[in-house]
Amino acid sequence: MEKKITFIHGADFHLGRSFPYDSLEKREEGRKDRFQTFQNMVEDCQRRQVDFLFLVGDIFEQELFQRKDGYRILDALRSLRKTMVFFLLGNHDYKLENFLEENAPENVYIFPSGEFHTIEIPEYNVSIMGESWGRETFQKKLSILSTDVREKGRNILLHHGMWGGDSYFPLDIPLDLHKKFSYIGFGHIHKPMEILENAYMVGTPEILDYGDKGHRGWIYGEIDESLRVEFIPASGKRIEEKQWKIWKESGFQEIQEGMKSLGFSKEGIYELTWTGEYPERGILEGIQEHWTQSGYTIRFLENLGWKRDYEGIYRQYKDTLLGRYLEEISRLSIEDKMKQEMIDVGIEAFLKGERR
Ligand SMILES: [Mn+2]
Repeated sequence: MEKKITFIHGADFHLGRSFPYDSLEKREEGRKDRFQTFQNMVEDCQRRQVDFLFLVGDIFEQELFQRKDGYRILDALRSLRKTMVFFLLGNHDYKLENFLEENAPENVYIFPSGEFHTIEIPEYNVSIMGESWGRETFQKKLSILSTDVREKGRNILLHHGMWGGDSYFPLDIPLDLHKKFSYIGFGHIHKPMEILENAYMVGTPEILDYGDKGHRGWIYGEIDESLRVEFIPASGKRIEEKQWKIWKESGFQEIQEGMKSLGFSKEGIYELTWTGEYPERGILEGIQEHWTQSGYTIRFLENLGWKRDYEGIYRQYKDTLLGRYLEEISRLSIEDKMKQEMIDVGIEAFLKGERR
């Protein structure tokens, strides 16, 4: 019976970055959120007393890196009494290799860039391998050979990049070799995914943009005779999705009332989808501006049906200036989008004039 290995696998913290809030103040808060989530992961390692922590690239955002942040993170890792840390550099933090190499505490191993390295840990009967990003890595792929794999003992591979294809440091590994790994921990793509039964993309643990829906966090794993993994949701913030139905007769006031009933808070992050029909031109833009300028974080999406009954309008106004205008426009050979725009502007101007 092999000695049980326990680990936590995290990646893509992009420390230094924030969720793209509108205000500077909130962006500072978004930056702090990511450090807090990192700290929470370190505490989870402590609580579970894991043997290994795998950090699989893009832990930092190198263009936004500050040395004080680097020291802070390394201090947090130093505080782990039991846990050995394996730190692999990704395409967003490879420039920090020297800083990390010079300042890493004893329990943190930084994978060197540009060549494949294997660390053997006899007391656990395991080999942990990987290759950090460097300047040249954009043109490379990582080919695993049978000589890389230990027949005796367990193999763990860490990789920041893709598991196939031909861009972003793709991993090239024959299926029979794939099976020789107890665990393959990926970083790079921000959505957590099971790639194979022994290979996982962990995703970014704290939301970075509106695409980051669903659970976010890190992976806790155990290896003895087999592998067991558990996804640990951890993101401090999440995106709440809401919908609101509008009608073509809906006015500014009515839609505003609807918005208020949805219970937005200035602390939350929302994605609001308008469904139904297009109201009069300018109303939705006005409402978006109002909420955004009032300090709410809302992304507005439209899933609206036909703007209006164009056929009906044409029939009704056939013998008027509007009818002739529509005929002229429909004959023009211009881009559809432009044509649509001209039709809408024309109809609105005409109908508004009529109402007055
Ligand atoms: Mn990456």
